[in-house]
Amino acid sequence: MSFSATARAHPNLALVKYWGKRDEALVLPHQSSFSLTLAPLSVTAAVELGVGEGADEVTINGVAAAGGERERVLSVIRRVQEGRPELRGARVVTGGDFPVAAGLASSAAAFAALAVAARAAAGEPWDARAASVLARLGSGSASRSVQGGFCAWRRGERPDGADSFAEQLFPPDHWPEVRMVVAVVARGEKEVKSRDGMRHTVETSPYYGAWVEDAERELARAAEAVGRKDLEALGRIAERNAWRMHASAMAADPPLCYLKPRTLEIIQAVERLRKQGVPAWFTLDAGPNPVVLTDERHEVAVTALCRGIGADPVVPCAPGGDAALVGSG
Ligand code: 2P0
Repeated sequence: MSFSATARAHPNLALVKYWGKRDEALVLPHQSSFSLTLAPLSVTAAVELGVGEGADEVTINGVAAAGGERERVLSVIRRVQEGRPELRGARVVTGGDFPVAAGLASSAAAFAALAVAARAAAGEPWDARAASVLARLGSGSASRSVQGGFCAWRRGERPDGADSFAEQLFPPDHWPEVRMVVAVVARGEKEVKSRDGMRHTVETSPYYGAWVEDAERELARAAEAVGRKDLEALGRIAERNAWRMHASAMAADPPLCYLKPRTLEIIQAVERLRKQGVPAWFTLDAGPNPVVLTDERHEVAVTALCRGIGADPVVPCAPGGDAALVGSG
């Protein structure tokens, strides 16, 4: 007998970012963060449990996973297998519809889908908080992809991480006109993975303390801006937060710079567009691909701007919904 389920989740883009862990093993952050879940991009995870001891198989985007990547997936699976000998052995297949490790948080969607599918395969009922904690153990930002709309991942205080999970503050239909336009200027694996980049920043950047200090207040201000649908206030917070995260990384020793020349070209073009009256603000994760916050009315202008600078593809995204099961057996 085996237990299986498949789930799909959207990635999310942080407006107030997570950058640095206080506990590496439990993936506990130094600061809270705040994001928007993005449709239509998604990752699907199929989980089959109880396939037999020693029979673990992990396939990511059609390739058998090995090393740390496989371990991360299996560490999430082991949590739901605890005390359940009938669930031993797992087959996991995940696959997404957007470039992996290119500054788009494919791991967030993958681990959120994995957590939801693994819990369902083990017969656990839907529980957004429990799924968020489980997803977090695979990848911190995945805690924010279990639910749709605008989600806050509270850093928590407990050493066991039980209070470090994301919760939805506003559903996707609170502000359906918001757009985030993803401009891919470089594909392929980024040079320094987020996990390593943030550890290096925590350990060596003299700016790290200042970065952490303002995070909780910044989250409150961002949530307030979303509450009153104030795109300009949110955009200003998102831009300065991205710059501050990157400033803390650039001040590391040796320095860490994720920007490429074309990244800066788009950032500056967005600023010019704004001066012409178009509501548009950039944000940037741990990679070279800027994401432009705007609204439905200006999505076409922002997309054209990014294409004109050579970004390819340019993917306009809207608020996405919760991770969801797409089948179980
Ligand atoms: C974020 N990023 O808040 C920030 C902004 C990247 C820049 O969360 O080590 O893949 O697996 O917890 O979640 C990317 O880091 O890192 C990330 P781990 P994760 O979205």
